[in-house]
Amino acid sequence: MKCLLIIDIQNDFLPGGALAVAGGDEVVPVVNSLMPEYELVIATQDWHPADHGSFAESYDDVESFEMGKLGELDQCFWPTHCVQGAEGAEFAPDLNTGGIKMVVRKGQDRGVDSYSGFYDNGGYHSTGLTEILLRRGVTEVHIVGLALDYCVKFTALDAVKDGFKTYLIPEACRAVNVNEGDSLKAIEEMKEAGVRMKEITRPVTTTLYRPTGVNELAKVEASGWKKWPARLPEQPIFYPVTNEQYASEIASRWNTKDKTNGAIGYVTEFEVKTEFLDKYQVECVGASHHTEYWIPAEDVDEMNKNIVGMIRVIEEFR
Ligand code: VGL
Ligand code: ZN
Repeated sequence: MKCLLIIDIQNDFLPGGALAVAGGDEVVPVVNSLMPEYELVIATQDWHPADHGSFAESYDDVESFEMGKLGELDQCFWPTHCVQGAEGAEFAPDLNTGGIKMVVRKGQDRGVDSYSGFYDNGGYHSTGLTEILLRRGVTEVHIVGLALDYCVKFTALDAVKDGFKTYLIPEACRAVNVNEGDSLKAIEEMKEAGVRMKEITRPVTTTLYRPTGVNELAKVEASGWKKWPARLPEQPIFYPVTNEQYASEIASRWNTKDKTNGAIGYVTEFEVKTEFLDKYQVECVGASHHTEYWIPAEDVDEMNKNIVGMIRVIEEFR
């Protein structure tokens, strides 16, 4: 059984955060899209007391990103980040936390830093993660998150040491790169230790479905099957759905009963650039396949510009 391990996708590691990782926000939609493929999803949270020994601010004469010692270990001193209970320690607002089964917190001990989700930097204490994984029958961990050259790397190295088949998904990670080339070095180091790299290819476009009636379909046709019409004042949101089954249910149950709209239910299919949809999240509004995007009316024009190919009718209910 395989587990997705999401490392430290917290506000302070996003652009604008206290210890910002360039492009850190870009991994969020990628990670969200990976979650449904795993039976178990665990996230780590860097969770420091306000006077943690890894913070430059905890000393009078230490600058951020300077090297020194914490206890007997080499330490890079960091800007104050991920303080317990502070907003910077919260998960990224768009991360699908509903899909996370368990959160492992680390870095609470002020005397030692803790990059890995498994053990602190001295190997003095375990977070209990190994036992949790073993008890659940996990044999394989797939690691994503921030930062590739610190917490992601050390988590991956410990995962290998503790006997898990370990994959890193580089497309769903970003590095701090305190020194140029750190991310490449980290990847080499992980590979050497036995971490496998897993390429994922995100589709360039995502297929969406929309149940519709005669009137709206006429407007789509008038656009050359290229555009959805602007919303009416009483329709603030456009709701494309993510699977044909849900669209068919709506078209057959509802559109066929709408006598003012021809009493015909059509199911349409169209492709939208995945990059455009990354700004939104999939909303589940009932059963597990009742999933849809909520596109605000003012964004429909922009969505239309991101439609690739034509809008097609694939089913018809009378
Ligand atoms: C991290 C530096 C300090 C990380 C955490 O999540 O990679 N880096 N604390
Ligand atoms: Zn930290």
